Amino acid sequence: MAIREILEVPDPRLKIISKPVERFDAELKTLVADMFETMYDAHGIGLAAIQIGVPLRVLVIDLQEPDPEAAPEDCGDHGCGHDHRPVINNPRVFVNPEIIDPAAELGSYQEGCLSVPDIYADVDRPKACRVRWHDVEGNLHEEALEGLFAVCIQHEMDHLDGILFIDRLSRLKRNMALKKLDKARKAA
Ligand code: GNR
Ligand code: NI
Repeated sequence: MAIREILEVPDPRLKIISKPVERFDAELKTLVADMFETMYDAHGIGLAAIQIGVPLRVLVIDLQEPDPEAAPEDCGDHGCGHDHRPVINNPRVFVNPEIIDPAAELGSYQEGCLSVPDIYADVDRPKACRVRWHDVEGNLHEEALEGLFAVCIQHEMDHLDGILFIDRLSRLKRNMALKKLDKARKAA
């Protein structure tokens, strides 16, 4: 397993349309393991293969939501403002995913992207959808998704078609986001 470098805007590879996986082999399993390791290391909740430069239709998602049953952990800094509840890990892999019936109703969510570091903006997307995908063994699955899971899978599926969340903003807001990123990079 290995942590791989995450591509950032304006890397032209982020615009590639990824190709379907044809072989469900050991190489695919290594790619998925590396994607999880890279995603957790970067504190992300999802990752598309193209974000590590591999143009295949593969996504990993782990929403890492706080466990509602668990007591908050004491970090030694009361009032630090963070939620220290242990998270529930739910690692999911989607190979050759397809969205089948997106809901007509849209929802807005403040999105971020590991390929557009430290930029956040509200994006409107269908609130729910059905997804059909293959697992790493090649078995077909179908499931209805809603909430953050639906937001995340649609964000990840966009990466497979070379689309970033900032591409879904108005030109004014996208330019503002890119300027802010440029400024942050120059300051660093
Ligand atoms: O870590 C991530 N958080 C996130 C927050 C709101 C909507 C989408 C995401 S996905 C993002 C990781 C990433 O860039 N995946 O492509
Ligand atoms: Ni992203």
